[in-house]
Amino acid sequence: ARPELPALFEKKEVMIAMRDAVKLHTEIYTPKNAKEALPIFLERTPYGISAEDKGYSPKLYRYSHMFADGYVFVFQDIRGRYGSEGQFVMNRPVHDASNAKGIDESTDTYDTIEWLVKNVPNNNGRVGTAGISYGGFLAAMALVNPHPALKAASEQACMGDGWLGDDFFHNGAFRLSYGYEYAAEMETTKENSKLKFDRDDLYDWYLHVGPLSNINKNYLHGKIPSWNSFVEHPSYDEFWKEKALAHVLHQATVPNLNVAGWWDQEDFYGPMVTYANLEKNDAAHMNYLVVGPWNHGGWSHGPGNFLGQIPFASNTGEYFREKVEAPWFAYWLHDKGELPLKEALLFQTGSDTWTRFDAWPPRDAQTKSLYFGADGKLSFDAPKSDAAETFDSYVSDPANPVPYRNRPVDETYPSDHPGRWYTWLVQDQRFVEKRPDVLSWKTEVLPEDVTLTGQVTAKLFAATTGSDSDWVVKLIDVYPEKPDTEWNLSSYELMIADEIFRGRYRNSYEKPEAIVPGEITPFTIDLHTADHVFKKGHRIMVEVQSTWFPLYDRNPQKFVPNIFEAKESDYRKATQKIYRSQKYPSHVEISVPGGTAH
Ligand code: PG9
Repeated sequence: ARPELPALFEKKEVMIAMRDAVKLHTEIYTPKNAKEALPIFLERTPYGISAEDKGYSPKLYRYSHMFADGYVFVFQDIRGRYGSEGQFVMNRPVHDASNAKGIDESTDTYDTIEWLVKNVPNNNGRVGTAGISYGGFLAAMALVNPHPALKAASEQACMGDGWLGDDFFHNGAFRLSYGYEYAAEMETTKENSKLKFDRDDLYDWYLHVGPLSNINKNYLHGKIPSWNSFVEHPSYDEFWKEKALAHVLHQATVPNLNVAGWWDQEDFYGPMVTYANLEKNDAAHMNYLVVGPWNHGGWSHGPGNFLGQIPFASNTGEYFREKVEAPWFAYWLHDKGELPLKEALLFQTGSDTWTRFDAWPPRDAQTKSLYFGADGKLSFDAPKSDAAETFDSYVSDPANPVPYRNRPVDETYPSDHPGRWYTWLVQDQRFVEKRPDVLSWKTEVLPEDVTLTGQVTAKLFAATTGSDSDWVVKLIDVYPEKPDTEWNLSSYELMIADEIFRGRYRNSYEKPEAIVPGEITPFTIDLHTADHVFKKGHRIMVEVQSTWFPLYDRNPQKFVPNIFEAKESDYRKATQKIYRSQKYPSHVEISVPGGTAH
């Protein structure tokens, strides 16, 4: 049963003035039975505090596992959203230091904390903050020139870099359905608003849009600032770099718990890269990492014993909240108990166990390569043949792109049902395996477990008849035909790592370059890290394709200066060749535990 909030907390609503006099709408919830001075726990959000439960914010439920420790909970609408004054700027960059009057999310957090420690009765002078996704970005921004009272933060699934690997682009490939739907949702009014679609299958809808230039022409009419910035900044320029956390956050001076989900459909890159970036400079040991078998924010609600069809053998979400998150904050803000982790705590998928590491990725990991072979075979043996024509081939047609999830593709965040967006990364990949424009290579049935622990990188040697191309690589765990348990997962194809790369950026993210048609070209694709056991009796599979629609826009496959301005006639079929010879051995590198390779 949900706790009765009014019985537990006194509510106060205030408008807190920032240094530029803009006032931010803030709700303060003080426990009624507090016996001692309490720390303050702050969450800032662009999505509205949405006080709907007897005037009490349902955001409080997110922290019910921390009620017993005692916190004054504070929720705040950020600048320009819901009840707050000022102007909203998507992932507002840190202001120029030479501007003494500048503001940003860091200064707004600072000013808020300054007000709270002075005005909240009986607080213990310590403040913690956390948030998921946009909230994770805000929690991370709190670490830039932090207020001295800020004693602990947890960025969770932060947007770390909107161009390199989070919500809006991955390696330069534009996240069309997400970018379009999210930007319009956030920037049409001060509150979330929904776009209307005249059909259910958005795969069809986005295909029907045609080239991206039709979006402003026919739908957004230049009124959505984020859409305009996608069009104006298709490559990795200062606009994106300034918004990236790595640009401003070089060292944690406040303890920070980075939290990520292996199947986060929005921001897996952000928390992993933020952890890695802060780790470079962490002599004071302020930087921690937890990764679990979750989708975006999946750790914040529900038991977490499954995702989609995939079971995890224990309640991983509850474990995180009760055994990790609550004690972690209690340690820093209440001086209570012990730290629940030394460095990195990761749920190892496949074996369904929590694993602890003193570094992530593990320092002693070794690299093994899974080579693409003839007849769809994948193996740890390098190819021996050097016949020049050792390749597999497919035709990629922008008029008939590979769907990224099973159709119908419903909205990203439908208003009338939960939607399938949340579990698409764990969807059985058999729905595309037999398409002629998806190549796959599979190992034999594994005679023993293969443990993957750390970095995964694809190295393709590919040629295209076009002058630009996308490359999508997926690393997949193929379940046995007749599993001992989990009968419903018979022959299931579960993605363990995946990524897309827009070929024009192979030499530089800043300056795209055409691909020379027909030339065998190397592409390195970072598939990030994983902690997974491919179990005995399973197979490992790799898939390669050139479209992933409508999550990613279609590459015209003809080099044009700006794909947002491409014409219908620029979109062309291309014949793709993936080489697998001794000289051009396309493969996926996986990390295996040090010592003897498993
Ligand atoms: N993934 C969302 C987001 C974060 C940051 C910027 C844009 C979008 C979110 O869930 O908040």
